[in-house]
Amino acid sequence: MNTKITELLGIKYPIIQGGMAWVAESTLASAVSNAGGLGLIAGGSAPIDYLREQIRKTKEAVNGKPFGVNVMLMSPNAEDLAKLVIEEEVPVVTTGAGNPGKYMDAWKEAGIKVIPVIPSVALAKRMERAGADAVVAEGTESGGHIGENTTMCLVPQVVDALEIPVIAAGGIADGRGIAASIMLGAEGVQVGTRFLAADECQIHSTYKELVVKAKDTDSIVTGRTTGHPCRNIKTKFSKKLASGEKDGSITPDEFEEITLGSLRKAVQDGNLEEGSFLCGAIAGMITEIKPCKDIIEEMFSQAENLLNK
Ligand code: TUI
Repeated sequence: MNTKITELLGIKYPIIQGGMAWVAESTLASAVSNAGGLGLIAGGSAPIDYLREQIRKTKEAVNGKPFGVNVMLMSPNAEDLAKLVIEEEVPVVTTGAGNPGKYMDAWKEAGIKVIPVIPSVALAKRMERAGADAVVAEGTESGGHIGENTTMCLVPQVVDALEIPVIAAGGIADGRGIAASIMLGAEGVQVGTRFLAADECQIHSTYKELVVKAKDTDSIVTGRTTGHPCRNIKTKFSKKLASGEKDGSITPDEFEEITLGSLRKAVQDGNLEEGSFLCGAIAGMITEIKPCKDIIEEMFSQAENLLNK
């Protein structure tokens, strides 16, 4: 499937793996890139030396194929990571949770393709003016830090507002989601949750089990009182946080305190008592753990069949 995104990035399939904090490391990123998509390493808030090693490992594993790094702009390491991607000649950068405007000129000068993730038309327009090569329009169905608008509503509005290509994200886990995104005017998709249940994804087995066992109603948003809403899998912990926020028994400061380190506890320890298992609302559709190559090839074979009808 050739689109403006396969052309822009030099990849076989117009699919970007989500830059999931604590999850997206070199094994997953290189598997996605080697399967013909664009694999991403998540900056998250990891130490810079660790990220340098992750970038070098990925570069070696993909043997010249493109890959990228996601810079989480709320993270304290964002400034250092913004420099590191230039030093390490990373071909593609995506950004999340903020406005990457202040880094844009330096990245463009270094020849980096820049793709900000945005939750609104206003931000999309600002990113285009700042020199972005494409944007990811991310609906509220996504896992992790989210905006308010749905993928179905956001994507066509961003497509209408911009000249640069738009990549759809949020709620896409099979070929139907890809075909629908193309119908909405997107030139590609970003997929996170489906790759949580990939063989190459290095998260704790408890996390993968939660994804595979999730039903359609097993997704919950926490953090609304802090201004940073986050979609998780329903667990006792996430339900307790959400109800505490609702009845006021957990203040925003207490919320920040309770959830400090909770992503790491989910990903590395599979800790159901204190971990935040970030995950999109589409998890209910995911029932099988398999290699990235099979996931991507099946998704695109189904999408092409649908689009050719
Ligand atoms: O960034 C994400 N998803 C994430 S980041 C993350 S780690 C985290 N840790 C603690 C609290 C919250 C998150 C987990 N998931 N997706 C991309 C995304 N970007 N969604 C929404 C936005 C966004 C929000 C505001 C982008 C720009 C923006 O701009 C505000 C401004 O500065 O004008």
